[in-house]
Amino acid sequence: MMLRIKALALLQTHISHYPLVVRRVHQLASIKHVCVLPERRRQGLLYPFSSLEEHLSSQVSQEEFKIFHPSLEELRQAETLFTPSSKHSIDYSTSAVRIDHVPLLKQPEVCFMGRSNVGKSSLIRALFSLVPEVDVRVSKTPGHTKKLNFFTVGKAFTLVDMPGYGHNAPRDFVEMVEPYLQERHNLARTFLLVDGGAGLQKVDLVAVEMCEEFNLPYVLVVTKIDRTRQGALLALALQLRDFIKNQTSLCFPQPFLVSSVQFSGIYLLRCFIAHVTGNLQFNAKQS
Ligand SMILES: Nc1nc2c(ncn2[C@@H]2O[C@H](COP(=O)(O)OP(=O)(O)OP(=O)(O)O)[C@@H](O)[C@H]2O)c(=O)[nH]1
Ligand SMILES: [Mg+2]
Repeated sequence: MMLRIKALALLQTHISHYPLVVRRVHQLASIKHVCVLPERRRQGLLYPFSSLEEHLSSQVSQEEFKIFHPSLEELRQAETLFTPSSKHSIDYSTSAVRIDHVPLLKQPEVCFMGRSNVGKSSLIRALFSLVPEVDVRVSKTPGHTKKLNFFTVGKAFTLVDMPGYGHNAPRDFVEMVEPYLQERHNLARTFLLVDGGAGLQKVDLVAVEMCEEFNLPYVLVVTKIDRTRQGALLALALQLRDFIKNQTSLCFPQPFLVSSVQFSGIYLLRCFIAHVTGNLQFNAKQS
């Protein structure tokens, strides 16, 4: 009896210190699994805009949504950057609440910002799905990410998950984020996430203004596209295209579409990140 109590106590200590969570690599984490799927599904996952093309009026040029349109081989090359090896580790690095806590790094950096609950952490988790042991916390509760969380991808680049703005944002959001955006010299690109269901909100315009004012190149990413009807998604893509053309000067002309649940657009976004961090060169068309 005594032995059993001791064993139970030991087991409980073991459980609380070493939770038996073994994260598996998602079945769609790699392009090689996508390539065996039927043509339509494969295209939709690799190039999500292709699913909307058939609804596009003949007056709208599809080319505007294919400014960044790498080949399958280029998508594959980008994937190797997101694949860990003994010489290329991918891991959580550190967190910071103030600019003077932010690590000084030489490699290019990309950051993800957007409203609370828009899906920043989920997107980063999907990008890192070939390394499921990297702990990127997501939550249904808005305001979950409270700090700037840094992840290193070998010596190639760093990726930063930011707290969300809007509902339930940390009180010191502005003090944390503004100086980071203003002073981060190695910041290669800011990814500004917009919820596919809600579209561009007033509070997002403040973030757009911030990027324009601080002279930051940025790109709009539409999240949760698995939840949005195709008609509404197409309308949003066209609205964003016009918004970028008429009201911004530093935003990449093509909005990206992603679903972190179904993995649509994840491979294309990996490739764009590889490109903007100088890890993958293309011909002039992709710049
Ligand atoms: N259906 C669907 N749900 C998503 C997707 N991305 C995120 N979610 C859900 O949206 C909720 C918020 O996701 P997070 O990734 O934590 O959002 P966040 O932007 O990091 O939020 P904060 O850290 O609070 O700013 C979670 O319940 C996710 O499961 C997606 O692509 N599709
Ligand atoms: Mg988060």
